[in-house]
Amino acid sequence: MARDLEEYLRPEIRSTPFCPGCGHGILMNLILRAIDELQLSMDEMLFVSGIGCAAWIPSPHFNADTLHTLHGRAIAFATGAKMFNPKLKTLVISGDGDLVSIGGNHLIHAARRNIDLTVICANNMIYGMTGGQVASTSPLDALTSTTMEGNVYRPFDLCKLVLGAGAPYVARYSVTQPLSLVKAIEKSLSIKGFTFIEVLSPCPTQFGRRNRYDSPVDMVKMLIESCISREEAEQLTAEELKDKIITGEFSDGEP
Ligand SMILES: Cc1ncc(C[n+]2csc(CCOP(=O)(O)OP(=O)(O)O)c2C)c(N)n1
Ligand SMILES: [Mg+2]
Repeated sequence: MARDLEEYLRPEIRSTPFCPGCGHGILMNLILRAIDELQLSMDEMLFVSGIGCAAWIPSPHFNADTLHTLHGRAIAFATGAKMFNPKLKTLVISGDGDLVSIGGNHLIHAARRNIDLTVICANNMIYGMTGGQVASTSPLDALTSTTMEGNVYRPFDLCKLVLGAGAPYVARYSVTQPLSLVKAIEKSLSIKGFTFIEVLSPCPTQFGRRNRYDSPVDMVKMLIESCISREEAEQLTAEELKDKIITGEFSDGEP
């Protein structure tokens, strides 16, 4: 990083709340790297989050204006803040439960209205902070604290959902693809309009231990093996794609 980390983080915060093996800390680092690459000033940025482990990524750690809001309402707060001060580069960073389960309606309408926000969704496929309940992103058959015999519902494809709602820039990467992810965050911050990045983030504590991943390393290995590019996906049959996660850019920023 070109600038000192101290410039980005509040000096009084000495640790993060994330469990061992959680991907949210990696995402936090990669967001700061993208900001550093673009030489953006933290004084010109606003970070908005809802409630959940992922909501702790910007707040209270980032040495900038942060709004830690209500569960599911981060995008609504961010829209209001953006209206009040359109010059602020406004980033929403929150979890899958927050942004897509309880907050799903705000997400699709902000995409439809092309509000000038960057939304980064840390998708750990579960409600992490509250004890591992099933989310609208949990895979079919996933074992969670509320689906002890397996999740019977299909998960949302977040990128397709937001793309369908009209977002001009949509991408998906895993924290195990740090270089591509930093580039995508940089791109999303450079585009005027609604930009959305889904970030796969391992949750060994609530998801992994219930779903045959004995250690945090096993969850990382699963992500490395499952994540394939769009080009690779085109070569595979529907059966071969069953356990794969397609990553890349799904729309390139043109409204
Ligand atoms: C209105 C309301 N409903 C429910 C909750 C409880 N709650 C807090 S965080 C959360 C889930 C967070 O999941 P996610 O956004 O995926 O974040 P993670 O902890 O997995 O990173 C829930 C259900 C709440 N705080 N407010
Ligand atoms: Mg979650």
